[in-house]
Amino acid sequence: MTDILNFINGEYVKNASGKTYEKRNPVDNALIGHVHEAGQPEVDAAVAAAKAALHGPWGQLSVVDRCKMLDGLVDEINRRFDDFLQAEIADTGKPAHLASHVDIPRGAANFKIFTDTIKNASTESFEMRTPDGKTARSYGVRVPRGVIAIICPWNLPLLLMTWKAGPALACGNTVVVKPSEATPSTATMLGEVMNKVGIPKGVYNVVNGFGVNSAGSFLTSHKDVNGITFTGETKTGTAIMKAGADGIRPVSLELGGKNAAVVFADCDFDNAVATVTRSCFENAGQVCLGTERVYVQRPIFEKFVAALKDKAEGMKPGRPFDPDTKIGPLVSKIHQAKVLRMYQAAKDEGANIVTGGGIPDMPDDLKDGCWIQPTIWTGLPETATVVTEEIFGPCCHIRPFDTEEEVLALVNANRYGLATSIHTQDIGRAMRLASAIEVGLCWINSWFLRDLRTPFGGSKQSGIGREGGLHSLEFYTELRNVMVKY
Ligand code: NAD
Ligand code: 6OD
Repeated sequence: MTDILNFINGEYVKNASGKTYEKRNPVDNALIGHVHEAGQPEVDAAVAAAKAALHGPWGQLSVVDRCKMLDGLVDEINRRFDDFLQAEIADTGKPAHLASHVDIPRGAANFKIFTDTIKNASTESFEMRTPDGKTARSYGVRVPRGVIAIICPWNLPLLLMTWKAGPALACGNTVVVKPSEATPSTATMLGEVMNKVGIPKGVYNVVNGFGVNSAGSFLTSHKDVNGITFTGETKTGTAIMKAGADGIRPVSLELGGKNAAVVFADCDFDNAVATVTRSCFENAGQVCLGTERVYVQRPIFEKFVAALKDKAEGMKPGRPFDPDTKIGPLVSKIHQAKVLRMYQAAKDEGANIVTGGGIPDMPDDLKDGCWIQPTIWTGLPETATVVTEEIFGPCCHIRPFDTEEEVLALVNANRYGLATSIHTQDIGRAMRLASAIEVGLCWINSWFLRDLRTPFGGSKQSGIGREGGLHSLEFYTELRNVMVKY
């Protein structure tokens, strides 16, 4: 058992209040450690350290030297791969095969993609004649925005944090990270790596704690924070946008979704079933891009429901390092209770429960974990709670459709617009739909296939802004125009 501290100005520090909370393993509810909740004094200290570091050695580095230092993080995270893996798995309970193929490698790769990007980013330049017959040339300079607050969720803790810390630091900013209260470990551990590779004190800071009246809101309302980048629920994003309005601080928001998969009768059936299985159940459904609404063309509806049921029932829950484990628990008792309330709502509103709907029967040593059954419903109207609201669990409602026009209307009739996936061998139809579906991210015959140079973000109530490749520079730098008369 450990103490999980705050990382401020290059040092691990306790808090002035002595307030801690317990972090428990969602697999079996075992105590992992006590997290030291940052109060206003710790948030003030972290922001002050980040502000001072902007003007210290960090601010004097050339882009190339800064990027070389950041690339060292990738090597050091990979050298300590097992430490990060163990910590991420203890916090989340996710299967080791998932964390070792997705969370930790992407947690490292998120630094390299943005050092490559910033080293190769150009700015525009124009020449013009002046009224007095001279010449003027203007050119753009990218400057760091300043102190960036990074507020993170718990579903892919290291991956989603470095997805923002990577570009923020590559662009020369300094950061204060507030990990989710449910998953404080890997962000905190990254402080050791920062020190090891020589990142100057104050460039990377971590304050642990909760949202409202805790580290989260203290950080987002801090007047010396120059930009806030957030991943999490739409409701929280609304509060954060309001906090950003004070002092005119920009926000980047990656929010919730209620993503649809569209499966046409001409799809490659086995690929569609395998891909929708992943998009519904991977990470126990705790992926913002995950599918919770499946629309299947009528000729293959019954066959598809039967095949997905088969896959769902084959998802064996178990300990993360057991090679037979196909699905881990939900992240916490609080989240388990929310998902179970949704399962009950589906029942109350008349769903046909194809499979699941509750807690699986687990062996005695795992009974206290946050387990949940993969669940499939059919037969609900589009107005039902589980068809309209984000659940963030391993579940979906499947509905038949007949025509392209009909399914387009069904998919778009939702306040969210994060992601979709379309399964068909008619590429013309897929591309037509991809242009018409109101989302930020559309996959055709695939799901969660990532090229980190591409824009990532949501439409409608799923977010504001795009991050990824050059698009991240829009948020993490400001363009200054310089005009020279000569
Ligand atoms: P959440 O919004 O409850 O919490 C996210 C973070 O915000 C946590 O660190 C929390 O402590 C903090 N927070 C809460 N209230 C705050 C406040 N008033 N001020 C400042 N900080 C505050 O989200 P979650 O439950 O951790 O994550 C699940 C949600 O995240 C889902 O809705 C999911 O769709 C979304 N998500 C979106 C993306 C995306 O890329 N669009 C990615 C992952 C998760
Ligand atoms: O792949 C990414 O860069 C990313 N931001 C994924 C988000 C997943 C949501 O749970």
